[in-house]
Amino acid sequence: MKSIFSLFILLISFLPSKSQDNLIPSSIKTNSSILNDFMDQRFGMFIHWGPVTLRGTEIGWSRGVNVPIDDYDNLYKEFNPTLFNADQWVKVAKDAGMKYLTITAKHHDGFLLWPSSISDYNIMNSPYKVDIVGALATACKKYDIKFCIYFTVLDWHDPNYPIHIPDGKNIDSKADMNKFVLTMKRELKELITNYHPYMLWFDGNWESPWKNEYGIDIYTYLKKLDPNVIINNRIGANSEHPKLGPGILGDYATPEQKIGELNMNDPWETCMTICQQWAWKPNDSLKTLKVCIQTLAKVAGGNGNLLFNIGPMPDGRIEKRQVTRLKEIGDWLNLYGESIYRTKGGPFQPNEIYATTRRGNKLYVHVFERKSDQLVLPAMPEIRVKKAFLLRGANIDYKQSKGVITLQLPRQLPDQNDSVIVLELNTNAENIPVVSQTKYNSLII
Ligand code: JFZ
Repeated sequence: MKSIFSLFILLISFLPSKSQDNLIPSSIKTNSSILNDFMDQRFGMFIHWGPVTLRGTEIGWSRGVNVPIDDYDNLYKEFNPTLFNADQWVKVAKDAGMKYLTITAKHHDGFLLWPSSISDYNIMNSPYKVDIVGALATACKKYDIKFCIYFTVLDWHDPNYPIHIPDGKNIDSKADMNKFVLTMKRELKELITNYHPYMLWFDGNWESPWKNEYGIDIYTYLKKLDPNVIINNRIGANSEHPKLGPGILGDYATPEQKIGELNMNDPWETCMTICQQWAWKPNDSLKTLKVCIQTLAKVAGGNGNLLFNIGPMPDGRIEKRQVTRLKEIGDWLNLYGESIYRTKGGPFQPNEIYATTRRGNKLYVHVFERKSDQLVLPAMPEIRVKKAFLLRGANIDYKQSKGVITLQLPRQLPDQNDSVIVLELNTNAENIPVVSQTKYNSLII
């Protein structure tokens, strides 16, 4: 009897928890209260940085493509970003309204931004000799920003990893993946024990040497070191980054350079660049403030987070125009942040004209464009509006019949990027089921 009971417990522990893979026992998976807390943050800063910024080409991907391998691999000998100031970087994130920060401790070129005892190819052997990961971890603590680490599982520089150039097909038979995974685990142990990251952002899991079993091993290993650490969905062997689900390892989905789909069940985070390139590129085209704010609102409207990437310069500074753009986003959030942070997305799929977020009995309608005098929302049966007003502004006239709400828009929208209308409802807006709709049936009259 006892053994049947133990077998039952064993079986239950392998049942997938909601929206998670079925590869890790639920007893060690990141629990939903930690993930809910992560999703409440909504907006974070991604930082891609390393010696390659001396050339202004893409991190990792330009090695052996735009920059000869020998040149690339020796750039660290000239990397001396004397104007780096961790407090200033974190302050830029703080002033942008960002709540967490993720630094590329190790990208595909294999260079480590922290003093590691595992590989000599690290910042202490550059002329700069400053622990960049450590300095950022400390500054994040000071400014109450959650500190997170990007770490790739492919390393074109390490002889034990079988592929040595971007998109390389040849497998190096002298490489040894078991040794490579051991190196990774040692490096990750340094990162977890020295810097206590809130989240680990894995990457590089699409190449053939990477196997699901390595991902399972590393997830389990990390959870032993820190049961609370959050792990993204690029640790298993697959490239279904925008998805979670059976067979996909990790705590949350990571759509890249595009806004994720509305999803009330699976946590997700879009990563997107403020310019085009992940790492700094001189005169790279910068997104307009309109695109930045509407991207954030559409991501929140889809119930996701936005990890917005900047690429600091080789001297250690963040470009002035990027700092200005980030501050402008922060200024908008200072006024309208209540409609972003700690909200849920939905119940409508965001579109080019509006997105909605919700918290308690409030439904926030982010209006991007004034296509006509009225904005008509798809029908929500049983829902009644008690009051409608512009967030930080005047009341809005509205009509409602059979669940269809028609909002009378002001002659001129108060904010050219995103004007937020608050609808106070007769019920908790968070309980409204997702309203199915085709892309443009938002009934604009
Ligand atoms: C990856 C990285 O390669 C990129 O440098 C950056 O760090 C980003 C956040 O993540 O992006 C990808 C992922 C997959 C492919 C290309 C870029 N791919 O499969 O070609």
